[in-house]
Amino acid sequence: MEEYGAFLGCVIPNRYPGIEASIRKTMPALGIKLVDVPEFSCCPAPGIFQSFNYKTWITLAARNLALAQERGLKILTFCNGCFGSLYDANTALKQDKKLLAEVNGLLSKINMKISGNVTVEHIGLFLYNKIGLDQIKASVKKPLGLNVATHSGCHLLRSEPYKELDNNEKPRILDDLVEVLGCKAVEYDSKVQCCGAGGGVRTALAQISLQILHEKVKPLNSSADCLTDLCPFCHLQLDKGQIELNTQYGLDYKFPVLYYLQLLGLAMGFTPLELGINANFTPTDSVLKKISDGQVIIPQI
Ligand code: 9S8
Ligand code: 9S8
Ligand code: COM
Repeated sequence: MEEYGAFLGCVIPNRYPGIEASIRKTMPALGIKLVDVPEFSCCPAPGIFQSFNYKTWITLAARNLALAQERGLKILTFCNGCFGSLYDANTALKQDKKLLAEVNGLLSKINMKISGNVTVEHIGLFLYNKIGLDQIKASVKKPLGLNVATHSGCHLLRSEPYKELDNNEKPRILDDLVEVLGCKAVEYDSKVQCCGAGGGVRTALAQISLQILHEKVKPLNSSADCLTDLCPFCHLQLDKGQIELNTQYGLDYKFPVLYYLQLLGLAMGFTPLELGINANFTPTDSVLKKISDGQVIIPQI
């Protein structure tokens, strides 16, 4: 089995144990052994740390890269933001020897060193480019037959300067990943729009963040059974944010949101409880009912 250092970031372990459950079920089923590195810290979040202080951002990211390098591990991230920080910091350090020396000077205070040669993967791109659609299709025991709206997120669509990831006007990667599970990826007007959480907006400007979310979820209609994402920060906003919109503005949003690996896990035959689907905030009964041919599988705790 190929070994990867699992970089879970902050949101998954603290807010979405269900996403972590889906990672720990689906990755070994695809032949990937995940190694936990308890010393990993926040990546740190690109939209916040990098915007405020570049040196602090790159040094903290370099410490995480160095932890993987010491153990001879490649890093697999499960969040757009974590991938953005670690990939960009790694590339900057590889390209700029002066910066590398400066960061290593700071890391030497804690007896660490970085070479800028760590492989950093994002779960979506990794599934698409390394595992491949054929192997994912082969792991499907139960085609899901759902209509799914995809949300790729900004750090997968607009992540200059170092990488071009997906077509930012017409993203396909997540759509293709959804379709090999026997689902149909449905279009919606706000598909490439930000969820409204990133860059510190959710924390610093809560009302504006909810307004952006409202614009994001308004065009979703009954043509889709659920929404899926590949970023736990987007997930927090799209999932828990709907409940916040309801309580604060008297709205009635209840659109099911599943992290992509939760959909993959269902298609692999894992139960909703094994995939922590009950730990999402939006109700998922309608989705579970549709994939189980009308029988509701209520997760038992
Ligand atoms: S770590 Fe701290 S805040 Fe977060 S989840 Fe993803 S981005 Fe990296
Ligand atoms: S959180 Fe995840 S990637 Fe971002 S900035 Fe705009 S969209 Fe949601
Ligand atoms: C979003 C990360 S995934 S950040 O808020 O832009 O740093």
